[in-house]
Amino acid sequence: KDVKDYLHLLDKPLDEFEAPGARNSTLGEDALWHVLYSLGQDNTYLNKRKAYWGLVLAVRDRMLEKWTAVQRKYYANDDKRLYYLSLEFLPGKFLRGNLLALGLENEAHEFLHEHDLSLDEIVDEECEPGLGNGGLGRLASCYMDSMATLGLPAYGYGIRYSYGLFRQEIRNGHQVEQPDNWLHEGSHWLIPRPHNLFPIRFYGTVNEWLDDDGMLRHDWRGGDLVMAMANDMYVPGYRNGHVNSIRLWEARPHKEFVLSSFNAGDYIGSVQEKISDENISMVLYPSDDAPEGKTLRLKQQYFFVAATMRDMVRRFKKLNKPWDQLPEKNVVQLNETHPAIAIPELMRMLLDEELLGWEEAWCICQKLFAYTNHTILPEALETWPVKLIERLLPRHMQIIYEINRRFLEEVRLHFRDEPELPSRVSLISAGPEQRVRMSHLAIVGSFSVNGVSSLHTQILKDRVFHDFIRIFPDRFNNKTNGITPRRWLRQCNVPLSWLLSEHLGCNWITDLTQLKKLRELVDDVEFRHDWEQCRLTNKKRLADYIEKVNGITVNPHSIFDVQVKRFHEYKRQLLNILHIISLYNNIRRNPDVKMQPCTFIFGGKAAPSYQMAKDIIYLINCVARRVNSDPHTRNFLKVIFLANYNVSLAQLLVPATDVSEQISTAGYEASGTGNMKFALNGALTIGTRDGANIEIGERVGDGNIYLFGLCEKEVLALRRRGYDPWEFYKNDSELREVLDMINSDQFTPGDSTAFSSIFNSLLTGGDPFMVLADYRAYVETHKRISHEYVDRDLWIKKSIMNTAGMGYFSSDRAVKEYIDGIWSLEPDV
Ligand code: GLS
Repeated sequence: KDVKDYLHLLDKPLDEFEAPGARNSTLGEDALWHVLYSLGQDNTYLNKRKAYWGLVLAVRDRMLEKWTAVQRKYYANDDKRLYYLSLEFLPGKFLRGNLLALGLENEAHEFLHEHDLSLDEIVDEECEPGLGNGGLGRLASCYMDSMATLGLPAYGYGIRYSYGLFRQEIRNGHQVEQPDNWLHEGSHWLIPRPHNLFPIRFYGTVNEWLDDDGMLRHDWRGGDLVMAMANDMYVPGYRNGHVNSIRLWEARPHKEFVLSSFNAGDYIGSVQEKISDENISMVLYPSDDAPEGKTLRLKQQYFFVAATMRDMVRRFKKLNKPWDQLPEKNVVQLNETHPAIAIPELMRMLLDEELLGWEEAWCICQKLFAYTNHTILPEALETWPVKLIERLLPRHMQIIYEINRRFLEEVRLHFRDEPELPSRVSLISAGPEQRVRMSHLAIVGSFSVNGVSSLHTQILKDRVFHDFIRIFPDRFNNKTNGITPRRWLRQCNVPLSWLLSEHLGCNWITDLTQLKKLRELVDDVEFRHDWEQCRLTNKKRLADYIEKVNGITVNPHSIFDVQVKRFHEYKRQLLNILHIISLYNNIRRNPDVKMQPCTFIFGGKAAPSYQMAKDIIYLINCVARRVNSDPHTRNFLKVIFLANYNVSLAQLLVPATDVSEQISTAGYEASGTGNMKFALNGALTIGTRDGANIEIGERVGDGNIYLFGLCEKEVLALRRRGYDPWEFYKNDSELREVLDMINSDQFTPGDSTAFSSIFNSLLTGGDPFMVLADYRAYVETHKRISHEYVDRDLWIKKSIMNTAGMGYFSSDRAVKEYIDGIWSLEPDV
């Protein structure tokens, strides 16, 4: 069937707020109007570009109408507002999702059809904003979608990076980074607001003065000023007439030119200053799960946080309420510690600008802020040198010292017999270089601290923040992550959405728990047949893409086994490739082997400075080259590396995946959200007992997930006992063969040292992520998978049971838990 013929069956009907006719022009008429009057182009004929931009502007008009109405309502109802502060957002492409949410898909199809175009072609014109690294940024975008769909008075806040995460190319097997100039054509999804401007100060000095009551006051002045200018991105709720926004700050020079030097003839010098100010919002730091200890990063953090706090206070002041009502009317969620400098910044505003007393100001902060932790990797917990903060933000350092002095005084009072405790929980670490521990600042300055899966929160309580649990026993809580079913099922998997809506009705789109009704259908032969057909359609689409982009033909009936995520040693892409090499060896040894053909697909970026991760990418590509060209194995085994993994590619991969690889060392992956996307679309997970995998297992049922390897407690115990990877090397001949191949020129003819860094890390380096310890269990589990896949009835039943069990992992559920447990907000629809 043609998509446009069945869309009306697929989705929830529009409510009266959305009814067509609320406008007296159609989407197509408006698009044509914009082609002429906004783009200044001939609208008597359309090409893809004109159609795309015209549609964007017509859709945007409709969102703006709703957004302004919603903003008016917030003031009229005196709503409490949520500020979601995140250095990263990864929204993915907008057009399809916005059409879907606003109920305009049909109109768009009709309009494009009249001009001999299709939606599929014109979304290619759209460039995806890569304003995030991975899971953390994508989570922020899923939550913004749910907040709008639940009708919450919520604002996202972040940075409008001129360059998003680098574009990844693979050349001769190596990752090469290219700039991502996503704004080169401009983006009409982003509305600049040149009048929403705030000056942001850096450096300078702090003066003291006495107020009328003889109280010592502080005044931060001098230094450099940079302007923060707002750019708004709109987030429509799913068919509820609600539109929220994400405000992204862009750095602008404080003065266009330094006039004096301009007049003195130093034109270049005056422009230089302008350029260095704009640098603040120039580029996203390309590291995930790791801190970037660079001054510019701290500048970015303060820049966006300072502008956001001013915006919040500006709105609050319109209400004419006393300051103690600030936390009754607002709540600020800190996405990781990246925005934690907001705490001393708000203190500074309240103390130095609004002249409140310390206790009053501190009480407001502690009721306003809530902090989400997303990682426990010790090397990833942010700290900043005291010296750096002192220079860049001198007043903030004074405030941090005072917060710490008061906090430690309390700790000493309540834990008299633990003299070591204060130095462990101090906001400032001792040592040759004193550093501010941003997580400690975030914990002390917030009323809520949450982890992102049950296991992760438990680890926070037991290990990482154990001391704080005793000091603030009620502050810690868990909010297991979720994903939006709109993008991660309805949008990315139209065939399956169609099947679901046909059997369950379309309420699953906003109430994902409805999927549990699928369990009643697993024994229905016809349903299972349709299910398999949907999967095959998606796999064929992916195979076409691979053929087009990588030039490799893959068999859509082979097992599509996919690991896509950032490259990191703890995620263990290495374990995956070691297994593939051993499979390759086995097939070569037994040319007559009867096995289900497998296509192993990888994707993901390595931080440009993370050499080991880049070496692993190179290894995968070298193995792929060898395996794919070997006539003995070609029909059984393919290895594909898809370059430049991003949200759009994820939308293509997720519905086409049979086996989802979630194989981090237990205890290291805070939650994972890719794991949820795959299982929701009917993939079976091979995974460790880590992050949200455990909860996924509980919901889809033991028999429908392949969990293997050491659990978190076993990882700790083995490390305590003394882990020796050489033992595994000696005792497992298959593994030894694989490792020796890596340590030779088998995959890089003529160069036997290409992967010695990897070999050494796994053996002499002590194998910090216990790849060898989990190797055997992983290989055996893969054998089971390969065996069970052949039993199509069994496999499809398991696939259905996965989708059926995933309702819990909707970001709607997660956001509702934040509302009830942390934010105390009222939906406003
Ligand atoms: C991350 C974690 O590594 C992921 O496990 C988690 O799912 C995600 C969202 O909570 O946050 N932390 C991080 O710094 N990057 C991530 O993806």
